[in-house]
Amino acid sequence: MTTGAEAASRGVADYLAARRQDVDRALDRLLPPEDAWPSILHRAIRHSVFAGGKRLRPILCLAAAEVLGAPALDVLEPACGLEMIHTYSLIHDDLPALDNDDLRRGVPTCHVVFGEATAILAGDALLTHGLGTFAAYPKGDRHAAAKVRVLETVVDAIGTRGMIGGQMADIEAEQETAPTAALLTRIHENKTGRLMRASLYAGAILAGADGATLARIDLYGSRIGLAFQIKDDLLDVESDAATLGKASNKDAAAGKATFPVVWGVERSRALLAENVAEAVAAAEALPGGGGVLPALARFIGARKS
Ligand code: GRG
Repeated sequence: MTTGAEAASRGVADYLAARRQDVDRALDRLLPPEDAWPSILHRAIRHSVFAGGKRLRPILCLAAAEVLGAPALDVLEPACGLEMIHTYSLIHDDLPALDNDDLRRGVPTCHVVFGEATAILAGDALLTHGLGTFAAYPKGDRHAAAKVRVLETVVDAIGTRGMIGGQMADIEAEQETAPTAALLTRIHENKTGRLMRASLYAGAILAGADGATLARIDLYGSRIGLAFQIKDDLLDVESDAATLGKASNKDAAAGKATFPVVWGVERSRALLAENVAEAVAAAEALPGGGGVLPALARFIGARKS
């Protein structure tokens, strides 16, 4: 495994590719093999986890830990727990009762291939497995207190006052004829932003960060979380399914409240740039100028999928 500083100098794309490989190898080790009983469930889990994906949440966790002086290897398994939880949310979000999507990460969605019941259970299993990962890793008594804090942080971020709450509010907002910018921001801060923030925060906790550093990491996380969602909404109207690996123009067609709908494309682009700039400034105040974190924020604002 290379260090963050070395990788950052090779550019963020190389850093992402290297970390993605680390994460994929660890995920393969942590998840039950396809032939383990009950095989259909493990095949469904692996179908969704290894279909692709940017591995952004685990990479944010690894990057935060590295910037704050912890060896990335120390946080690799908890980082994978974040990806398991993220993939659970994608599987459930794609179900017919929610977004009813056929394509995810460039392949047919879990319920399309394995049926709805198996997809529900695959999501449940990934959530359970992900939480178990925070309890089990890093190994060793000296990490006991940090592991409890990570578990609390993630559970809070993905619960009714976080990701699931944001999803519920998103569903309710479909009935709103004129959703406000404040409502839209609140939905996405929770639905998308909280898990990203928690990913960075978890990496920082495991690196032993103090309160002031945690606050800076959290500011960075909140800005990239919003930037990520604004960019996602812009990509929905500006890109195509082949590039995105999922349907495009879906939000507009479904009459969903999105940043371009509420603010218009130009203002959304300006808001994206503002959030990226604030994230970069927060990261640059961290030790070593934030290592790869400023470049990661810029990548999130410029990504194509
Ligand atoms: C249904 C439990 C449940 C939660 C729903 C987070 C969430 C709430 C649903 C995920 C689906 C979704 C469309 C969320 C919006 C954020 C988003 C664009 C997620 C996709 O994340 P990427 O682009 O995906 O990081 P990859 O495939 O690269 O990992």
